[in-house]
Amino acid sequence: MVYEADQIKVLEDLEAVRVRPGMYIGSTGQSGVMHLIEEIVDNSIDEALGGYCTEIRVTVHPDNRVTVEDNGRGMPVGMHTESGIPALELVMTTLHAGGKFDNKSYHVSGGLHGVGVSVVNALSEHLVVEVRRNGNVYRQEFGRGLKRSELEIVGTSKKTGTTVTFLPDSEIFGEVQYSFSKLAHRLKELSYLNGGLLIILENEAAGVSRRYQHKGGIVSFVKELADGKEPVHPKAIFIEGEEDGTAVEIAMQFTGSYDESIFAFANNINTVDGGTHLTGFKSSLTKFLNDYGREKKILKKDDENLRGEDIREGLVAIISIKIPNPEFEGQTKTKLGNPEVASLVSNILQEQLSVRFSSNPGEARAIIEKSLQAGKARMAASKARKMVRRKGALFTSTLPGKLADCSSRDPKKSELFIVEGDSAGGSAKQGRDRGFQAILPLRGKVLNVEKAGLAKLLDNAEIKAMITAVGTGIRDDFALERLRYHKLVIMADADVDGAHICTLLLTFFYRFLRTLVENGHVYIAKPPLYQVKVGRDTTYLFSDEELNAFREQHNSKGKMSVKRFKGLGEMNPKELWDTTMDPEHRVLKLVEVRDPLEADEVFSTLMGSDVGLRRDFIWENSDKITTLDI
Ligand code: TSJ
Repeated sequence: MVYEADQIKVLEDLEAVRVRPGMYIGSTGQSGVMHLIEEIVDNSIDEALGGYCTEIRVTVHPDNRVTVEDNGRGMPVGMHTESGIPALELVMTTLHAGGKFDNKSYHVSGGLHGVGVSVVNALSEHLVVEVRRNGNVYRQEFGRGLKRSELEIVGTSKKTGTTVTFLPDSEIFGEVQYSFSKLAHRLKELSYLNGGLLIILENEAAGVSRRYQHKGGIVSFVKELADGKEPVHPKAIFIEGEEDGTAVEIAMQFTGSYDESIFAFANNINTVDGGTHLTGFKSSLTKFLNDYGREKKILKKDDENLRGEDIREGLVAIISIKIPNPEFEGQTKTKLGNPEVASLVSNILQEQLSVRFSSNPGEARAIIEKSLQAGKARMAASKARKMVRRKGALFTSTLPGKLADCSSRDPKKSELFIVEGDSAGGSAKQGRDRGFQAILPLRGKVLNVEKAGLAKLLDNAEIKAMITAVGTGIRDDFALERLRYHKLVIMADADVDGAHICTLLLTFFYRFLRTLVENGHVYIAKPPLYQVKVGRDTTYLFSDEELNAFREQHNSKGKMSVKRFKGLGEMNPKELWDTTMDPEHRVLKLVEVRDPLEADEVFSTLMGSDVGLRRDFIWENSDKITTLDI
């Protein structure tokens, strides 16, 4: 019987998923669990893309189950005629069945996700589907790839929607770990990309819930990313269009900042490797502004054409396309391949920009003038570099005067401590091992690189000192092999101000020397908060939790004196060495960039102009900064 053979194939398929989960969800760690949640959420997002769903709620329960609930139409509960099995059951138990039984307009499938919900079933200890539809509540249970009950009506409801609750299988994932910050970040991103959609995330164990809803969609996204940067025009630019079922949305804000922050999405997937939508956008933006500038005589006869890189300096943009049949390419499937998309994006951009600028000519002029300015700065910087290079003096004799260098000339063994404040700098100089540890004290507030233009930055003494001390150069003059120290350690007070200084410095590294961050050369020193003396023993503790634990342990053992360090400056050179600089005892946190978009958001918000928001963000993300999971 054909049916029996089909059954056997189904069992083999799902067994294959359990034998090699990595093939389907990448890993069996935190990101694998994340993948399962995304796989389920994607179904609700598809329903929202079709315009049928306005609310999605994701709940992580204390026992590690996850519930995803939406208010869409409810999954179809009818029979699949060919097999005589309910379509819902087929989708949940058959590999790659998704898509065959529905006719959704957009699919997230084919990208990072799209492995199908049967994979989630295969990797769950149990999974319950509840559908509200036709006035009824339907329910069916599954687990480890199989069905555990028949689809049955268990009640009535006036509402419609779908709820799935599942428990990631501990046989596969071991002790399940959720990353709430990652989950929150992704859900927030989805709420921006699907303007108006309400997404709620609940962490039941912690009693915390978050609501994400952005009526302004990607324009709000761009506003958030551009917050704190100097705007070149007052109102963010929004462009949208549709052709042959492919929808294009672009939001742009030009700023005086030095970096280019363009993020491209296809069907809600962050296409970090770009693709045709991004190339279409870039080339047509350059062409349009050059044509426009010539026509309006903003670009003079003698002016060269604007370069794309000069136009995009300081640009914050989101490109989001929704396409019925996406082709995702590359190893990580994060590059959009559909060739027709480039000209589609280009046409829509040209058309709409010309409409926009005909009623806002001042905007176009400001953008073009900013680009000219960027071009001039780029040429001036390159000229200055060539001059210096000719003198051959950039990396040796021009080392900053404040730098107390180490005697080792081997970068692999050398460390640079960047220390805030002269007094801490002094202690560090005295306490260090001068053989391999160099000290660069910084005076006063570090310049906010998010706000200042390139010219102002390169004019700043502290920034210049850091760049020369590090030795690599920046931007197109960057060369990793010139790095003078393989460990660059930021050392600041263990309080809110210290955290702020760390963030400013990290922003600097992230924007100018990102390769160093990406290659694991940037660290933050964690100075102790408390010095505790019991009898003759001195112990250093790094947090209130450690202090409490220590107190409990030593309750009975006589006198204890506790000193709280207000700052690094309070430590004498020996204390500073013992606690924060000695490789045997110190705690260094490696700075890592996890998701460029997330890092961008963290920095933009931290550096933003809204002080209240910034403070909240520092506290809310304090774990992020101290664990440096940027
Ligand atoms: F697949 C799943 F079980 F994982 C799942 C599906 C999980 C969750 C949380 C939601 C969903 C889901 C599916 N939400 N909404 C839908 N919609 C449909 O599947 C649907 C509804 C109606 C019709 C129709 O033509 O009437 C068609 C489809 C595909």
